[in-house]
Amino acid sequence: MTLALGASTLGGCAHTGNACGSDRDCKLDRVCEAGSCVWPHGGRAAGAAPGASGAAPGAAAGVALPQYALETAQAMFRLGASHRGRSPFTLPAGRPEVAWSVATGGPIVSSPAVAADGTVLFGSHDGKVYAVGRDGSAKWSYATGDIIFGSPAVAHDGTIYIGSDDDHLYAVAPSSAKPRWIFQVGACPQRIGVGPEASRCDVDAGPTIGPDGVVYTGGDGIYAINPDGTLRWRFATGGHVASAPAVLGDGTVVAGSQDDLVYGIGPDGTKRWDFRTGGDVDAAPAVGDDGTIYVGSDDRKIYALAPDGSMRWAFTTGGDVRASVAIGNGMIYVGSFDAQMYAVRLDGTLAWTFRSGDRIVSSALVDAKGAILFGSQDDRLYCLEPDGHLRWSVELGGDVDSSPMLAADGTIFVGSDDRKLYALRAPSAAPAP
Ligand SMILES: [Ca+2]
Ligand SMILES: [Ca+2]
Ligand SMILES: [Ca+2]
Repeated sequence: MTLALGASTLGGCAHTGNACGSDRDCKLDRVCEAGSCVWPHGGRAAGAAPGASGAAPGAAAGVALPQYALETAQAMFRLGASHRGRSPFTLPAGRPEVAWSVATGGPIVSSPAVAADGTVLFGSHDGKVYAVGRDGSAKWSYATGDIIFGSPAVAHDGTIYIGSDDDHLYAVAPSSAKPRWIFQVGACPQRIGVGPEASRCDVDAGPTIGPDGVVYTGGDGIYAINPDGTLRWRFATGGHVASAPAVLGDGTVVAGSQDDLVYGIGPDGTKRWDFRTGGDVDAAPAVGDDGTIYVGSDDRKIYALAPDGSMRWAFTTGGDVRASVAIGNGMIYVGSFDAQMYAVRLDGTLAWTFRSGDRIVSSALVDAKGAILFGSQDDRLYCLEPDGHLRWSVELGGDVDSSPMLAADGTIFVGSDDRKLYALRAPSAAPAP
């Protein structure tokens, strides 16, 4: 299953979208243009051969940041295989300013990862994964064959895992920006472009790095891939797996699918249980300290499941729940397409809501003191106090569907549909020398 991506996989850009009245009618981040759902302009690597470019090392001094509290890796989506979105660092007390931004060729839905040496990694709809220094200086980029929705994960040895809509998972060496291996997910006859067949094997799910270094992702099923790029197991699902699997303490892999099910898969790749929701499960599951699994669905609900897959409770919001739950402070936090951020107690009762101006796709981050950070399609990045009151918000140039990341020095990294990756910092907080 490990193979090099040939130029033959680079197809044209067929915009075969569904009819729509507004962006809201379009799945994923396709936009409504002239009555059809299409990918945003520039969101395609058509004609560009996959490969590294701009590999000049960053001029910035490589000042090390303390590593995230991850047992299994340097960095990944939701800060660990449990997906709690809980940061050991502290959000700025005052409204931060844009310290720098990096322009790419497409919207940035991917959530940034900060490696142990401070390198910021993220994907763009231009098909590239970017590495920039903590001062915003370009380090390198690597072009895959289609849009990137997923977020980079960084293994202990620095290997960067990133998935692409070209149906491949890439393991990129940080020093050379060249792939150590490329793994093809599924055998979809049409790999590139839009439409159900082209999207079925998209690698948008995470990836997640498990305690033993095994890499978990999704496509036309749930995949466990060994660190050397060989297949460990594949579990076939009835629909596309669009979000990052979570890993329980006992090694059970939990993932949602567009077949409306949440799956619990044993470490050997066999099914332990499934749980049926009323819609696509495009949100990545999160696992609490006691093993409770929290996951949203397009049926507007947030589910709390016991480790055996039985339902503890369900909480109904006013819209699709595509964001992942953050867990901290004895509470879970999750945004909905009804524009609201929900704080729900671990017993399933509502603590508070905060209303933004548009749909929330971005998964929230909880800081060391219980403050909450998330983006909204009203183009703003919000920071809330633990009691749900607004601390500050910052307006960016487009939808903020990317889940923000927080560095040790309080710098916030987040992407936007305006094609930029932003670094925001409190005015008083000078970067470390
Ligand atoms: Ca594809
Ligand atoms: Ca479905
Ligand atoms: Ca917007």
